[in-house]
Amino acid sequence: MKTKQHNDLIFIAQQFFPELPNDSNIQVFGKGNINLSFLLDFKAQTFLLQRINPEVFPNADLIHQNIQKVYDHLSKTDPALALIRLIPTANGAPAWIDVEGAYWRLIPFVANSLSYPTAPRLNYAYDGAKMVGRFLKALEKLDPDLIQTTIPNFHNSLHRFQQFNEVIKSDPVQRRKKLEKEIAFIQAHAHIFDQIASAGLPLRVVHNDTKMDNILFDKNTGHCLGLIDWDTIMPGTLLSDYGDLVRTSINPIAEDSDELDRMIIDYELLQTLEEGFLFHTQDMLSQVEKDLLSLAPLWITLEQAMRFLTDYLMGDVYYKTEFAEHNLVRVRNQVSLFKGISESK
Ligand code: GN1
Ligand code: MG
Repeated sequence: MKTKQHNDLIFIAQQFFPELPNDSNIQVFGKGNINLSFLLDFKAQTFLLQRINPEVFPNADLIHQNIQKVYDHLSKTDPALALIRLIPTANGAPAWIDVEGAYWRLIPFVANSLSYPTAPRLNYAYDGAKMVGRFLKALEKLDPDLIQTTIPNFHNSLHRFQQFNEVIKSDPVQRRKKLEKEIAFIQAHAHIFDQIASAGLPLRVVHNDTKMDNILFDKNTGHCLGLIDWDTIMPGTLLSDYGDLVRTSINPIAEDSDELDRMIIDYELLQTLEEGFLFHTQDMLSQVEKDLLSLAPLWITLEQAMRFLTDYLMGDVYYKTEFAEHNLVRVRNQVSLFKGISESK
């Protein structure tokens, strides 16, 4: 017998494919921190059915408009990268809204693809970095005014730093006391946030979530296929994409692992990532972007540590957590990563 959850998911998928059989195969997929994803088999193809987290993305309509614009743009500039195609509902809408107000969307799953939480080999790191650059290059001429800001201040670290300091003051779940060390670490390095904010970086359409597991590879050939998870594509700085790429691919352990003694940074990999990234972006970078490129991984790692710590101080309201100290483990992991990357300088 099929479970209630199975039946509910099939009901949702039938809003897109009314002829989908009730006993179709659908299963949980992936490890995203925000949305839920399910793999669906239908007519010899595989699709991804996704529930958009309404707390994080209250403007799902705007996200889908952005995704559509990026899809149309990439279809012209670099069609192989146009991987996220929204399949409309039977009524022609880009998504289906459930009784709780959550948006569900359906996209084709890229056949034979897989992703890695961290770069398993040097050539994957190079190819992944090259792909992030290629993606940004393909979006270079897309006017940022045409793309909506769906999460304001997403990589505005000064704004996040202000929120962080407010949470420290109000300490809503009384966790501050045991976190003095981590809090002090972030405060001591917050000048990086000022440096980025005052640099006058050019505004571009960027991905904003270029963690390694958003880079797809062909599982048979190993070729890098493109970037997925376009929910946070917004106007911003290209440095955050480079920073997040390095943050995730240089970390030899998962971002929520506490095995910090295994976090040995491979400095050769840093060089490889930079070369890969510059392959397509060299000519489009402005002087200030070039000057700050090597600071970007530190910036984004510190910002990520602060984001996890803010969430922990707030009582785990943003990121999915699987155990009580999950966010704290993530904080310590990112702080240790920050230290590791700094030592390369
Ligand atoms: C979230 O959901 P996911 O895994 O794509 C977060 C990113 C963080 C990342 C850390 C909308 O991304 O900004 O860098 O977790 N997405 C949002 O793993 O906040
Ligand atoms: Mg994401």
